[in-house]
Amino acid sequence: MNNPKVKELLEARNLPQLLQFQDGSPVASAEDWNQRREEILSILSHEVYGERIPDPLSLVVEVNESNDNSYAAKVLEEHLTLTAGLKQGSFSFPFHFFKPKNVVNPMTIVYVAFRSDLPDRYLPIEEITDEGIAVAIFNYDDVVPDKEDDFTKGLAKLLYTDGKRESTDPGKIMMWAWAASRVMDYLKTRDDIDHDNIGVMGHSRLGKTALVAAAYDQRFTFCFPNNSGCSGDAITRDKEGERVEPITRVFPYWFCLNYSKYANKEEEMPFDQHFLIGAIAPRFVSGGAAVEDTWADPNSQFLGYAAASEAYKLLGLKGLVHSDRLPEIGDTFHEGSLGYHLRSGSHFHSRYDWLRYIEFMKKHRR
Ligand code: GTR
Repeated sequence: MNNPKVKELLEARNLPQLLQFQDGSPVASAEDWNQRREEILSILSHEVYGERIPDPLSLVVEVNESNDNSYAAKVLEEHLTLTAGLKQGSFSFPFHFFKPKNVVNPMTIVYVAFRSDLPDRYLPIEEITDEGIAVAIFNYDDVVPDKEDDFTKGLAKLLYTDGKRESTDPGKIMMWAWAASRVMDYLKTRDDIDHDNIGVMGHSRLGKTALVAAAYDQRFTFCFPNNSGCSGDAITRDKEGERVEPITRVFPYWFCLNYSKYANKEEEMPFDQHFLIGAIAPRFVSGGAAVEDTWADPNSQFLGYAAASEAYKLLGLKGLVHSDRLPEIGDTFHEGSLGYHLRSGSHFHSRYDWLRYIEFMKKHRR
């Protein structure tokens, strides 16, 4: 195929049907879609990310430090601690909130961060707030450590009280996503931000996390997975770079135990990643890819959005509006409810990416 059309590229991947129930019957209406979404979430829980962690019974947030003269006195900066009461006990983690002072009811992004640095090389706080966007940040490591520790630390320690992990028990991506929803719980209690336009964002493994958070929590109007790749926004079947075998070998604790059974058997998966993106419909998702990030595979990421578009079309929305070819550097497809951009360079959460996501959010504000 010299210049294959996107439809042909998708057909060649032989994907499971998004708009077909598991019993083979068609998904033909918005009402059907609600049911199908539930079915998809249960497949993804069972096969990939593990069961959703229940909402807490209680939530207490303490402000430890507040400064409304940050960043040249343009920004309100707060450092907080969130304590969630679960049936197994209570769990606390720190988070941070930055809000532009000169904007009434700003849109807000929940950012799942790799580090506690504020700002961070992935997180240009001043530029974000100068764009009129508020940002709530937590370090994923404060929720559960990103390493093989037999689920003995952080939130995992509380959830796995009997020390035994069953095949569909949640992996750590699901735990980080749970924490993003707790920050959302808190944001809903603030009266100085726009509750209808809250997004969730992360890079790479935390881009996967952002997708899971938005798929399971409909309060997120926007999702921005940056360079999320394998087990994120990229179609896995016939993907370049990372696939189920390496990811479940190196990072088994990100997923439920069941996922590894598809190592080198991707054609047997009763899902592909367009299910995860599609589960966010009719809400907005815009992903970023980098041309040198062949481990994530920009073309397969693009096809993830193209394939998920079917759910949006069923609902009378534009999914990904794109050129009928594989993406090129500089492409930004922001017309529909699904977005995608491809930049030059390698795996990184760059300022270029941030500006694309913020443009998308402003364009589609509800
Ligand atoms: C890699 C992993 C990718 C991606 C990346 C990251 O080692 O294979 O799936 O998540 O880490 O999070 O930076």
